[in-house]
Amino acid sequence: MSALSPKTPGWLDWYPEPSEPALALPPGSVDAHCHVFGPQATFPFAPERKYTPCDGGKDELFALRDHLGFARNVIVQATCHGADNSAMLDAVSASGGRARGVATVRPDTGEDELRALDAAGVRGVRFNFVKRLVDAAPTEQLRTIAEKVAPLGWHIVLYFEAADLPELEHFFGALPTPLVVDHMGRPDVTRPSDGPEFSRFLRFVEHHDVWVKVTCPERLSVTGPSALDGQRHSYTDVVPFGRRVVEEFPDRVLWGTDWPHPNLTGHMPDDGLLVDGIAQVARTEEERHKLLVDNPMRLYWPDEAV
Ligand code: 0GY
Repeated sequence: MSALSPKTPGWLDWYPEPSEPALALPPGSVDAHCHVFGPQATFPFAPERKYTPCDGGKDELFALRDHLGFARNVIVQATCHGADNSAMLDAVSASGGRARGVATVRPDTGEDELRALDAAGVRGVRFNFVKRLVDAAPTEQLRTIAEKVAPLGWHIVLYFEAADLPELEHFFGALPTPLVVDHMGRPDVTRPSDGPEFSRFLRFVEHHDVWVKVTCPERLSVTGPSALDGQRHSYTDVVPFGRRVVEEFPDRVLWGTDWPHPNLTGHMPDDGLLVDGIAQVARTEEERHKLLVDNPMRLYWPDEAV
């Protein structure tokens, strides 16, 4: 085994002692966006990666799940592991049916391999368009992948910057599967949540089979974490965006921690506070039940959804 790579300089480790959330999650809640990183000694990172994270393995992920009060996880393949899904699959397998996976696959991945991934608990592939994370992938290759996974009933998770939506929208709209957008399409939260950019994104959601992850306020926020009125509020500049999505599309929203929070250098969120932030965007019990239980169960565990 070659020497382990050091972590990317300036990269913060995940928060070691997250607070106990004040918000009681509905039973059966799903953390629908999280990752595993390594551990590197067992699951080496991909040579083409753009960053080297600290380890964040399945044991720590499942401990966080239990601490926060979640029942299940959706583990999304992170770019630091490239198209080697081993760490993610190992975690899904160890979860005893309490995790599903979203994989990265290559255009030449065979049908047998895709069927094996499906049997292992994978329900989607991720297409990443964020330039600091991946080399550009030709849309022809992505279309090939989409056509291969569509018959399995999978969806495609899209990660892109808001500024790139106008250029990508046509390609997205022609994909043959449901779409799941990471982090609300990464809006610029210094602009109004009812302004033309975010409204354009919401019309894209409205007119296609699109689900939205109301995730990563810590990544989108410009003001950073804040406390208001003595309550445990956080990332208040992102709240109007999340609220608008939840209120317009209550049946197509998902929530996740994004643990272990790759590529953060300014501050690392306390996952307990992130959970408390859910009440800011999903203000009623009914909205929270849809966001945390009904919607992710329909997408990832349809046989068990009620
Ligand atoms: C996220 C966000 C990021 C990274 C990745 O796969 C990844 O490396 O998704 C990011 O740096 O914005 O969803 O974890």
